[in-house]
Amino acid sequence: MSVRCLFFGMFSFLLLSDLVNAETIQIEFTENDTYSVEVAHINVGDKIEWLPKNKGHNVEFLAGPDMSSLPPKSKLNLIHSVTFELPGLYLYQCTPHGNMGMLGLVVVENDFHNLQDINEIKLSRVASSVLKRLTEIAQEN
Ligand SMILES: [Cu+2]
Repeated sequence: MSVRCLFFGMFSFLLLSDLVNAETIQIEFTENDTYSVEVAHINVGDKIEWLPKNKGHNVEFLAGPDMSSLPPKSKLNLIHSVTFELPGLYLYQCTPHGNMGMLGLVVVENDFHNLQDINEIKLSRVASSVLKRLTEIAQEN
């Protein structure tokens, strides 16, 4: 076996094992206008699926490690999935209920480097207090 072949084999194995290790986390829209998981701790490469178990909700990203390229916003009542590729914090809301505090936080690789950006997002008073609670929960884990 040539060296190049060996390297290629090892590379493929690493790629494959990464895919195998990637997890999918499911979050539901609850009947109480919340997300069933408000703070999700994940690793780079993991996927989150939002399941429309109750009507009238969606997922809209407000902040992430790369503010110029946030994950796409979902349509109401549709399943949505995002694979997270950058370490850091992602904040999202439900478009119709964001002001009421329907927010979710994703912590990728337990990395809080962009916490300041998250805290500078303009939110309603209720949403601000929810965000404060979520960031406290996130940092406890
Ligand atoms: Cu909602």
